[in-house]
Amino acid sequence: MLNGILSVLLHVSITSFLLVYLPLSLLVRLLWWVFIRPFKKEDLRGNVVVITGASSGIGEKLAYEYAKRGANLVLVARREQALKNVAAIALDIGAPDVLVVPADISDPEEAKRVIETTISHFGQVNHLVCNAGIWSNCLFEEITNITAFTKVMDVNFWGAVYPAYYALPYLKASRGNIIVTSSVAGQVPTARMSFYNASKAAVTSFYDSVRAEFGKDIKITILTPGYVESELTKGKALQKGGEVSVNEEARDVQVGPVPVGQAEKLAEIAVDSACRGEKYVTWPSFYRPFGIVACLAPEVVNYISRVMYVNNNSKWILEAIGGKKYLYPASIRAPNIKLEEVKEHSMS
Ligand SMILES: NC(=O)c1ccc[n+]([C@@H]2O[C@H](COP(=O)([O-])OP(=O)(O)OC[C@H]3O[C@@H](n4cnc5c(N)ncnc54)[C@H](OP(=O)(O)O)[C@@H]3O)[C@@H](O)[C@H]2O)c1
Ligand SMILES: *[C@@H]1O[C@H](CO)[C@@H](O)[C@H](O)[C@H]1NC(C)=O
Ligand SMILES: *[C@@H]1O[C@H](CO)[C@@H](O)[C@H](O)[C@H]1NC(C)=O
Ligand SMILES: CC(=O)N[C@H]1CO[C@H](CO)[C@@H](O)[C@@H]1O
Repeated sequence: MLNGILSVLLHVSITSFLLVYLPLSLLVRLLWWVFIRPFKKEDLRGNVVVITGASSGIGEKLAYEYAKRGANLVLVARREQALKNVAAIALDIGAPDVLVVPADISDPEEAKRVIETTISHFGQVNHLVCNAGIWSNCLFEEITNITAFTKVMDVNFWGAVYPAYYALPYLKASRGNIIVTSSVAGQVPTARMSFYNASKAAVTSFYDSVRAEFGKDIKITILTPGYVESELTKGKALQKGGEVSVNEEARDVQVGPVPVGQAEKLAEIAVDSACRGEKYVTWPSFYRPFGIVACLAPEVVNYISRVMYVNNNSKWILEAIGGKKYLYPASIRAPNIKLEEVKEHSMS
């Protein structure tokens, strides 16, 4: 009986609260956007920024964006040579000093070493960008090696937690920022991406929870990108057999007729927002309403997800509208990732 009474009471009172609160909060946000946001800007010159997953894709573009703003960089990923190439460009376009630290971020010892190396070289951390991630895009029942999929959680969730843990005292001291690359998939459940979606939902949920613990000491910006060009959207993912490889066909099924954005643009918007201490960044911005639909009408998302992705209609639609040419940037239309390079990854 108590449950019945409480349930009615809470449904009614929370709905009325939202009806009053939402218009008010929209108004406050609008005023903030117009009058305060333009003046809130952090000067990054001389700051120290650690970026994981900086050897390609979004992380690489974030590195260039921070470099342009005069920040010192610490670049982290497993491929050393790729990091060195990024470092050379970053130095060229404005970073005063760049440190390359090859590491597997899903290993706590290596994450610890990354932060220790940063501190012994620079003595401080201002922004920590937890961006490293791997993709998977197959149906649950197609998987032939289930144990390999713990890797998605190890990299996408734990790999976004370990470096933050070891950097906490330094971030607190600098009143710094954590920027974490989650995904729209964390908010909108999508068929074929169960593990990826769950890992990203975990990251979002984790950082939303510690946000309250940190208060004003450490600001947290959660990036929830939709599809943007990178090795991931070139089709590099953990395949159903448990190996990492490039599978363009599976990419076409998964991305389907959805336009793929430019990583540079995302990087620019992300760093801008982080410097203003904003809590969430969703880009391309046409993804934003999907979160609301997933929250208010989950059955619609479920239906679309089944029709589009389980039955491969997404690929058929993509082909029918001749879409790749218009919807995908040239860089991902014909992937040029060397498979040896990818194989070497799955060994490490
Ligand atoms: N592209 C999109 O459409 C999209 C959309 C939403 C979210 N995201 C997220 O954006 C982030 C960046 O991905 P991306 O799209 O730029 O793909 P990407 O080009 O494949 O980049 C992934 C990066 O993570 C690094 N990485 C992977 N495993 C690692 C490990 N164990 N330790 C250290 N580094 C590791 C990779 O470097 P190494 O292989 O050299 O280690 C690479 O630099 C990911 O978290 C991804 O989930 C991407
Ligand atoms: C499954 O994947 C795990 C982790 O990558 C690996 O250690 C194991 O050898 C794989 N098993 C098979 C049967 O391929
Ligand atoms: C759907 O696409 C996947 C990925 O390419 C493929 O393995 C599978 O056979 C396709 N299924 C159907 C029903 O066409
Ligand atoms: C936060 C969110 O909506 N994410 C979804 C991702 O997938 C998980 C598992 O299927 C769902 O529980 C979440 O709703």
